[in-house]
Amino acid sequence: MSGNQRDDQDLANTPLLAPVDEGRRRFLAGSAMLGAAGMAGAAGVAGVGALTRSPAAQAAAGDAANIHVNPGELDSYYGFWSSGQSGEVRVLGVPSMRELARIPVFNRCSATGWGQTNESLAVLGDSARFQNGDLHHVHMSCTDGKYDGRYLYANDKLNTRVARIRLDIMRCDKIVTVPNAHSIHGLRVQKAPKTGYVFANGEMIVPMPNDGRHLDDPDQYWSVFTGIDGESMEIKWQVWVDGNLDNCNADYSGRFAAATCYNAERGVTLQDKMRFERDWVVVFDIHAIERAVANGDFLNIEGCEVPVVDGRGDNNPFTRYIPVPKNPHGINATPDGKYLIANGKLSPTCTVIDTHRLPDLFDNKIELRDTVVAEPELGLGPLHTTYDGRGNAYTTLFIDSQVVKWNIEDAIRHYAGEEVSYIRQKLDVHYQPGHLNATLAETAEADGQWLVVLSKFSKDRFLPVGPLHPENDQLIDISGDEMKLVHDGPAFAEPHDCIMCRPDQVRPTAIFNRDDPFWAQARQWAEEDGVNLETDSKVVRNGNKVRVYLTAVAPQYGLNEFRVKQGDEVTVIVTNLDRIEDLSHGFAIINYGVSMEVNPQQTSSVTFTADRAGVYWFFCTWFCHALHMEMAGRMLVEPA
Ligand code: K7E
Ligand code: CUA
Ligand code: CA
Repeated sequence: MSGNQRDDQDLANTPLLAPVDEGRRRFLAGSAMLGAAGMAGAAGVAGVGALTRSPAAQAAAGDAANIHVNPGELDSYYGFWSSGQSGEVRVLGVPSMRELARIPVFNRCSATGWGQTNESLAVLGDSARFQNGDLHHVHMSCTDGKYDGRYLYANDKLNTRVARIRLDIMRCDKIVTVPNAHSIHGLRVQKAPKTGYVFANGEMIVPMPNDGRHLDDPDQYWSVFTGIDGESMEIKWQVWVDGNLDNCNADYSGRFAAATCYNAERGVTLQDKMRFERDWVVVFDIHAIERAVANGDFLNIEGCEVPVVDGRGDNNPFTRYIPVPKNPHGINATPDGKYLIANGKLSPTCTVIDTHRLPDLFDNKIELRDTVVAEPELGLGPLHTTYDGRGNAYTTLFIDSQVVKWNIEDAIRHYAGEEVSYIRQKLDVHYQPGHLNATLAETAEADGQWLVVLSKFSKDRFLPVGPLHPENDQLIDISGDEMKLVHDGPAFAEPHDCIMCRPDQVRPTAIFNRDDPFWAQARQWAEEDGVNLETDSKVVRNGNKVRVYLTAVAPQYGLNEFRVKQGDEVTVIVTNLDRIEDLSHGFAIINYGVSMEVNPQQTSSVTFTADRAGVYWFFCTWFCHALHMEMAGRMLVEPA
């Protein structure tokens, strides 16, 4: 495989990256022919080629001091990481790459009780029957193209959902299941004037409605693009599209959103999905969609009230399908708002679309491809692109295991025929990178300090931990002219994406407000039962339904014991009255599988059936006091 490495070197040293080496082209085509298996195979092959420590990694040792955050010091950026099939969001400090918190979303969380507490079940709604999810993209609400610290939004590729996380308490407060779609993959927010919409891409094509009709007739399979109101989390409208939808993004004017499509063929087999030489970027005119919906000019899919506009075909007011090379993947808006850059995946190119030409495109004044102002050749397997705010783009090359830094305006000049080189640097990463993101790069404030590249394979980079390796979230210093790899960050399955923002853009609270809507249900129960959550600890029985109200003040619950009958449906409502920052309690019942967090000034509740008689101790799970071990009591279950 040393031959591969030589190729990498040669490519890196070729100013214009003029025709990609023929052998590599065949290699890429071969992997395309073989499909997913071929892609994985290619990954393995390229990975082996990179097994030896790269000069970049060795050089990095000298730069490690840059990222060292001393004990007691704080990081200069928040990072919000998705976690793929782990279903949660992770909060990291950058540049230390220390994990600060995990926010359970689509997963079941043993520590916090997410998926078990009544508060989380209310958020999960009907989808509580799923105990898992696949969270690919996490993005923050924006105002005027900048992060505003209100919410994070995330998609569930597995169970077709979109979630919202409140950034004040760093907990998920809304989850909606998207109808008519089958799997949500791409997710981005409207950047301006504000979020606004959360855009959600339906990835897989299915019959609409998907109720058993047309099982064997893929001609009847479709996909939809969904606009969700980020404030109410109502599904406002959907656009029925040709092909499928992979990743999406929004422009900075607020009028347009765009999505890549790798399945223009609307195929159902791997081979089908690679039949065309070109798929497309579909651009959505949000204003045209809104007008049609306001005028009642929409249809409904049977059994669903969401307005659907028909965005199929070449001449509709809502969409335009710009042809781009084979099976594109990521699409990223430049921070200056000028371009949308689609990543080629099975083509070694990125396609630069001029957003200022989109109004003319929708007015039919120009042709589809007239919007394309550059198509630079970058290397093999371009997946995602990010920016430094200084005119440079950084693209992951999955197959080459590299990040390529290139200059956008130079690529445009080159496309126009000028002899100018646009590649600035290629840096080996370890290995097979998917997403990458630079600090603030998804906003108008991209500041070009740090770049995180989420590498899918780690191979030899860490102590071995069995057949399932960690991934490798690598930190790259991009503040200078040269990219410098400065940190390897092992990560458990499977961060796809991350964003980074300044600490002043997030304003988390340390102590819950007693008026928080999070436990509205418990507040209502307390009212019904004449109980004051802030002062009372008592048992209220209503037939075989028992509500147990407990206060918690370190190191004691308001009751040392409570008594129920076998077969009762028991709801325990715990209120943490401590007003001290960081003084969390928990509530767990031994051999009942009950466990939940109760943070300062929070009320948490859980409902279960007391199906076994006996003495069951309950205890506090967060170490809250010197007498934390003693913070316990007994649930006495009388035999039926
Ligand atoms: Cu490229 Cu799901 Cu954003 Cu993974 S997606 S890499
Ligand atoms: Cu309360 Cu430990
Ligand atoms: Ca295709």
